[in-house]
Order: sequence, then C-alpha cells, then structure tokens
Amino acid sequence: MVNRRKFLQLSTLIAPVLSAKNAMAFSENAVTKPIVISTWAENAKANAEAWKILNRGGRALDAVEAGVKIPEADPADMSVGYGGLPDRDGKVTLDACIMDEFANIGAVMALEHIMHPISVARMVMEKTPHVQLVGEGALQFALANGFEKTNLLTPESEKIWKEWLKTKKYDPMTIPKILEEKTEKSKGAMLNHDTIGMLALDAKGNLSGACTTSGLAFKMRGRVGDSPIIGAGLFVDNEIGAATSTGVGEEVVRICGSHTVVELMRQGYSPELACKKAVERIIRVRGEKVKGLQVGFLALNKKGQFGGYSLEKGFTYAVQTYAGSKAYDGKYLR
Ligand code: SD4
Repeated sequence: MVNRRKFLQLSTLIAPVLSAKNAMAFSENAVTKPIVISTWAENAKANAEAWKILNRGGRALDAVEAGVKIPEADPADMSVGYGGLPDRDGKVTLDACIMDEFANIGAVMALEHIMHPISVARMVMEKTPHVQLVGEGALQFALANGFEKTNLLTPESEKIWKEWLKTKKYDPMTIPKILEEKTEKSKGAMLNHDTIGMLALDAKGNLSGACTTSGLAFKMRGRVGDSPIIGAGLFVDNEIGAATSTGVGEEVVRICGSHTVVELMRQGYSPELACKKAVERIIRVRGEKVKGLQVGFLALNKKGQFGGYSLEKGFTYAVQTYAGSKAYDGKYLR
C-alpha cells in the first residue's frame, strides 16, 4: 500500500521553468523561494494550485489557502473535506487551521456541512477577535458569512462507514487495513493518513501554513486531533520556519509537535533533523504505546530548505518550486 506513493515526477502539472539557479531547487539543502510543500505525494495537485499564486509573486497565505482547497473539494480524498470519512455516528466533521507570517492564526474544529473549512478558519483569523471556533458556533459563523451548507458524506464514504458499523472496531491503525480488504476504492490507500498540511515560502520571503482534515475515520463524536491546533498540527515562525504534521493526532498533540519542530530548527537543526528529533521524542515519551502508529512531520525553513520524517515507513510529501513538482519518500524511524 505504500508503493503507490513511490517517487513521482509530476512535471506535467506545471510547465517547469528551469534556470541554473533553480537546478538546485530539489536539494533539501538548497536555498530557494518561492516554494510550497505538502504532506503526502498526492497533494502535488494542491501544491500546483498554490504555485499559481506563488509564481506570480503572491502571498504565501493566499497560496496555502487556495492549495488546500483542492483536496477539500475532492471526493476521492477520504481524509479531507468533501467525501471525508465520517465519525462513528456517520457525521463528517472537519478540522482546519491557518497561520501567517505575522502569527495571525485561525482555526475551526468539528465543523460540519462546510466544504472549505480552511476558508472559515481564515475568516475566524481575519474577522473575529478570536482564534478558534468549534462545532455549532463555527457552523453558525460560517453560514453567517456566506458559506453554503453542503452534504459532505458521499455515497462512497457512507458505504465504507456502513461496512465499519458491522464490526465497530475502533483502532486508528487497523481501520485502514479493514477498509482495504472490504472496499475496492480504498485499495492501496492509507485512509487515515492523507491530511494535508501545506507550508509555503513566498517570493518576499514570508512563510504561511494551512492544515485541513476530516480527522481519524470513525472517531468519537467531538474528537479533535492535532490538525486544527496551532502548535500541534501546524506552526509558523516567520523568523525561523514552519512545520506541520499528519498521522495519529493524539500523539502529535502530546508533544506540541509542529511547535517542537520549529523550535528545533531555531536551535540550528535542519528541517529533516528537526522532524526526526520530534519523532524520536514521541518514542521516548510513549515507547511501546505507539507501536504500529504513524506520525509524520514536515518542515520548511526560512531559506526554503525542507525535510520530513515519520515514525513508520510510508510517509511521503510533495514539493513545488520553479523546477517543477516532485514527490519524496520521507525517512522514517522504523
Ligand atoms: C488527526 N492528524 O485528526 C489527523 C489525521 C491525519 O491523515 O493525519 N489524517 O489526528
């Protein structure tokens, strides 16, 4: 199931503009901007959308919002937005957050019926004195600001949920395996690991990030993971760098994962090593309890250097620069 995410050259998505300066763009050690990176290789499509903005000198904040809206609207992505797998009661509940270069932040948690939670999160950031809204209040706010109610549960996701109802076995890691056996559609997919965390550095050298997910499949009603929590699922410090995460959110929240990664970069670690150190911290704190669970971190520093690291094999990420689009297999601990 991991093989599908092997190295992909997705240059057809974008006409690459190559120059001597950009020939180095895909080295983790190169200094490059603008650049956009996202968790999971499939999110090259989201990067391509963000790149349209970055490529014309636009702001990283606008780029990450536009970028993550692609998987949010894609019914085939069963971990984000429309078509996301529901909670155990059959409700699709979405989590998202966004952060810009001025430490402006906005988040929504357990938001239902809205296709683009990232845009609601941005509106929380820009139009309210608050930084996060949850559940009913978040929905009320979205509707009052012109967002439309949509049924986010697609027939495909409903079918998978109904299949799960037969056993109701709750285990964040075995769920994808069960689904693979039972459904044609999910074959080869790691359904619990497609949250998009996107980080961008724009031509002016400013960083922003966005993270959006439907959370763990068949979660308890009201469960919120790491993804919409600033410091856990996403953190941006415009002096240093930005980080985001994917995987079992409970383990990320426990160590304030993305903030930890950024602080490690502040101490001088490269993006990849900072992600590795954060993963090692999870192991140190949790030991055997995280056996078989996946957590992946992705980081981008102020120079445009990037890297990722995960607990288990299988974490991939996508990068877009002037040199085109490229997918990486992240390194992993075990
Ligand atoms: C969560 N981190 O809600 C998310 C799940 C995830 O791909 O990454 N899914 O815990």
